[in-house]
Amino acid sequence: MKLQNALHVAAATALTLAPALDAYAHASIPDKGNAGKTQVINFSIGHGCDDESDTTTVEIQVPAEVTSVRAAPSADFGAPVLTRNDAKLVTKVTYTKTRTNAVDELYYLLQLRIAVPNTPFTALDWVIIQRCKKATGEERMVAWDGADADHPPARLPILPARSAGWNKFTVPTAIDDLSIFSDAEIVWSGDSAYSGNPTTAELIADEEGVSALESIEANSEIWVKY
Ligand SMILES: [Cu+2]
Repeated sequence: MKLQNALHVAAATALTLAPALDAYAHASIPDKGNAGKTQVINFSIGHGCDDESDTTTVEIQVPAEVTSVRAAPSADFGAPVLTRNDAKLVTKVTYTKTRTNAVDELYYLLQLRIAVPNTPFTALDWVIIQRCKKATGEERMVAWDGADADHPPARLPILPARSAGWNKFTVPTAIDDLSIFSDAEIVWSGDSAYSGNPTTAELIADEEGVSALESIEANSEIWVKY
């Protein structure tokens, strides 16, 4: 653990960069889920459907894995409409606004309280259908459904129960996208390490005998410092 500690001290003194603004554009989720917990999840609506249209409707499609949903009324959109299936589970939450802003300059935040599935190290993709209106009355629609790279769904990474400091986990399924650890200081798997902090990542690259951790195999044991 000597090397880990050295890297930790260096990481703690390094400036933590704010995440790129781009990640919060579109319709996205700025949060991470805590496996098996009930939690308020924010849905960030970064802009209208194009540069000139204000958002009028946001339809959040609930992934089948989420079996408990309560929707918070919004100051802008009021109380949403909840659509349920035959099993009475919420499949869709639709927020509709009657007043349309003349220009696209507002930012909207919507909130659902959900039971986060107990599936740590996975991610839940939420399809969001956004409808907008221009000042001229012309309507627009954008589906954030992953049909192409420019329209990703809103992704909620699910983290295991964790504590500040070192955590030891056994990863049940392979992880290809290590951005799930973006709020960790460092992740170790054997002699390989990952950090979302560019300064720590540089230290990892420069350290002899340590390789960059790019993916994690199923059933690996990892050490994560939060
Ligand atoms: Cu965007």
